[in-house]
Amino acid sequence: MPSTSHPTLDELCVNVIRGLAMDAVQKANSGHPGMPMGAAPMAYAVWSRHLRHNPANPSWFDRDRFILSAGHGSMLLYALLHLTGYDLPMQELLDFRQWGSRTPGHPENHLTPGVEMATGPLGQGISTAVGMALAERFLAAKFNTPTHTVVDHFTYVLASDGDLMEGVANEAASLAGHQGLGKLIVLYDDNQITIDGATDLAFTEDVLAKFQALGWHTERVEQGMDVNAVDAAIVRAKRDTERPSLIACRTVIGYGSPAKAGSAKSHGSPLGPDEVLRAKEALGLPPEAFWVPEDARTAMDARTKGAELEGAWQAKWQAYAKEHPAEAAILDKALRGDWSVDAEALPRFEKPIATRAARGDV
Ligand SMILES: Cc1ncc(C[n+]2csc(CCOP(=O)(O)OP(=O)(O)O)c2C)c(N)n1
Ligand SMILES: [Mg+2]
Repeated sequence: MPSTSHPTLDELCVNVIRGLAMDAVQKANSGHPGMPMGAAPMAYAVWSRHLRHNPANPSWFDRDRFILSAGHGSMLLYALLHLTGYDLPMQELLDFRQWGSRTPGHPENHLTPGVEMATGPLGQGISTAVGMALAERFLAAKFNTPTHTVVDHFTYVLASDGDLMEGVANEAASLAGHQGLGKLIVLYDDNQITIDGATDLAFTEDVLAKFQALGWHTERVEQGMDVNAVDAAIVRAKRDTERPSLIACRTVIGYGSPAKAGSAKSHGSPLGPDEVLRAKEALGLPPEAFWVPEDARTAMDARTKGAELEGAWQAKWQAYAKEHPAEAAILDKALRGDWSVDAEALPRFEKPIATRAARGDV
C-alpha cells in the first residue's frame, strides 16, 4: 500500500507509536521502551505499506504473518494492533503488563487478537516463522493451480540481536536458505546494543555474510529509521522470490530520549517521567500521555482495506472450491483443526517394523 506522498504523516505515526510505548512502559513502571523507539519506523514500513491483513478477522487464513521475534518490545506490536483497528482498545494499552489484561509483558497469541505466536524467549519467533513460511510454501504447492491462487502470503519477522545469537535461529535460518523460502522476510533491528551493553562485548560475527552463506538475500539499510529506505529494501526483498531475505536496519535504541538513546539503559526499564517528557519534546510530541491524534489514527486504520483484501480472497476461494471441491474440502478440514482420519484406510503391519518406516508408510 504505497503512500510515499505523506512523509510527515508517516513521521507522525512513527512518533505516536514511540509515545505509546514510552507511556505504557512508564505507567506500568516496567517493560522495554528502547526497542519500540528504535524499531518503530521498520515496523511501520511493514504495516503501512506491505502487510496484507484484516484487523476484523485476525484468523483470515491467507493473511500475511508478522512475528515480533523480539517479544520484549511488545508495546511496539500492541501499538500497531491498536492503531490499525484490532480488538485492542486503548484501555488495554493503559493496562499494559497488568494482571488480566490482553497486553502482557511478552506477546501471547492465545490472549491478544492479531498476535501470531508467543514470543519472549529470543530465537523462537524467527525460528517458528521459518516453519510458517515453509507451511505456506507447502500449502501453495499442494493446493494452488495454474488458474487459482488461494495460498499466497508473506511471513515478516522483526528480530533483534538476541534473536540472532540463539542457536535455534541459526539452524532455522539454514533450513530457510536451503528451502529458498522467498516469502520469508526478516527485518533485523541492528541497533548494536543488547541488555548488557554494546553488542561487541559478545556478538561480533558478520551477520550479513553468515546469512549470505546460508543462502539468503541480504541487505543493510544504513538509514534504518527512514521509512522510505526500509520500504524500498522490503520491495527488493519481495522481488527475490528464490531466497529468504534478511534486512539489517541500523537503528538507535531509545531513539528520541536525550539521555538514554543508543544505550542499554533504554532496554529494560522505564525512561522515567522526566525523561519521557524530554523525549517527547525531542520527537515533537505533546506531553500528554497516550496521545493519538485523529490524523494518525485515520492514516493507520487498516479495517477498510483489510475487509477488501479478505473479501477479494473469499471470492477466489469460492471459485476454487467450486472447481476443486475435493481439494477445498481437505484444506478446509485442516484449517478447522479437524485431524480425524479414516482408520480403515491406514496400512496394517503384520510383522514388527521400525517405527520410522511404519510412519513413512502411514
Ligand atoms: C532465550 C532468551 N535468553 C535471554 C532472554 C533475556 N533477554 C531479554 S531481551 C535480551 C537481549 C536484548 O538484546 P537485543 O536482542 O539486542 O534487544 P534490544 O536490547 O536491542 O532491544 C535478553 C538477553 C530472553 N528473552 N530469551
Ligand atoms: Mg539489540
